[in-house]
Amino acid sequence: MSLDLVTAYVALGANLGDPVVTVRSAIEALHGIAGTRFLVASSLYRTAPVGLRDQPDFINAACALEVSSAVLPAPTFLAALFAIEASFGRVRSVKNAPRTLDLDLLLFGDHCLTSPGLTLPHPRLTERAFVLAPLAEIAPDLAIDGLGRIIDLLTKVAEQRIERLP
Ligand code: PH2
Ligand code: MG
Ligand code: MG
Repeated sequence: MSLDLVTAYVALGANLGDPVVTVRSAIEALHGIAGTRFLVASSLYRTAPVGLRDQPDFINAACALEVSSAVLPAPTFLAALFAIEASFGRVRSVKNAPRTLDLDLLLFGDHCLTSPGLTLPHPRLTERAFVLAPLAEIAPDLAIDGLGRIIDLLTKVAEQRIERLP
């Protein structure tokens, strides 16, 4: 048994091209990150854009992976996520712009980190139904230190439009 195993939660989002196909393919790509074991994927959700409103609806989902934090510390794991984004043609322009694929690291075990490139837990996690609903589906009992239970946080963003795809 290894003591450095953590559960990493990753949010997926896309709203350009064919976002359903993109998110499904990205989930497949997450299966292939060396040094990790894929645990579970949520359903896909169609969600209203948060922030910049005048853009297409998003497709969102969340996944959990088991990661050896000794082999892949959080910044290295994040770099693997960025490599997958790039392989899907992600171009970084203005903040919150439409994107072919966005992979956000939500949680990395109970690690807390504030650095220019990575903050854990993800700083906007609690404000977004498009993150909380998929997360609640795959980890209904999850609670975050200082923030509370995911399912309780979800009740506070009930006004955000979100629809689980069949
Ligand atoms: N991502 C954003 C900004 N707004 N809105 C939805 N519905 N889904 C997203 O993934 C999303 C967003 C920035 O990453
Ligand atoms: Mg994002
Ligand atoms: Mg991102």
